[in-house]
Amino acid sequence: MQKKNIVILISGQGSNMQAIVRAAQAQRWSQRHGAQVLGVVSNKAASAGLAWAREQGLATAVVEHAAYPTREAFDAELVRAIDALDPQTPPALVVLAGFMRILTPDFVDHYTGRLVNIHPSLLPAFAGLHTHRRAIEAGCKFAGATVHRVTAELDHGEFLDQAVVPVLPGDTPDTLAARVLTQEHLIYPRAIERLLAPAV
Ligand code: NHR
Ligand code: GAR
Repeated sequence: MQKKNIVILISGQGSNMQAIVRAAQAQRWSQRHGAQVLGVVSNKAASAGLAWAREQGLATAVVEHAAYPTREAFDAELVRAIDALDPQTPPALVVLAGFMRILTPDFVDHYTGRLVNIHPSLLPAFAGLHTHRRAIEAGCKFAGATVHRVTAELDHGEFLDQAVVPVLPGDTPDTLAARVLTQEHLIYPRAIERLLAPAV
């Protein structure tokens, strides 16, 4: 079986990354799918998820977006850092998990068909930022999360899975975000495993 490397991109706490790494271990993706989480790349040196990844013995890299003059220059370095994690084997999947930088068409093209994201809303509603505040302000009774393929157009690729949670009276963006996040941890590893399993 050909080795399938998964690279996860984060910007912050990395709880989705942790859920994916734990699912890979618990469900033996290595034996069952020839897949492993190879490494984690963050655009922020201080992201808590990066420290956790290092403790797990995963390869890590930091590419600080602020150090690059343009999005194109940042993305070119990001591609280099991702592909350098295993120079012999291009990543089978590049997984955005709370990654907060919009990616250029060149980056998306380089990983065509191999890029996925989890977005904290029921797409096509509330693409972009501040999804929980916008859902509460719109009076939504339900909110959720969407796993989707990444295309050059923000939050518009094919949907791979969704989860729904209620919006409860008195919810703040933070209480709603926490409820959505528990569902993200279930659907994201599941959607990734489906992509890894060979089509019968
Ligand atoms: N890139 C492309 N091309 N397509 C998508 O679907 C992407 C993407 C990059 C990230 C995640 C995303 C989300 O799930 C994502 C999807 C950041 C922003 C943003 O406005 C928007 C959407 C998403 C991530 N970022 C600001 C920017 O200027 C910076 C914000 C910050 O640093 O806090 O890049 O919602
Ligand atoms: C998650 O809710 C994810 O959906 C969201 O940020 C959180 C990251 O949490 N992503 C975005 O808002 C992308 N714009 P995590 O770092 O603990 O996985």
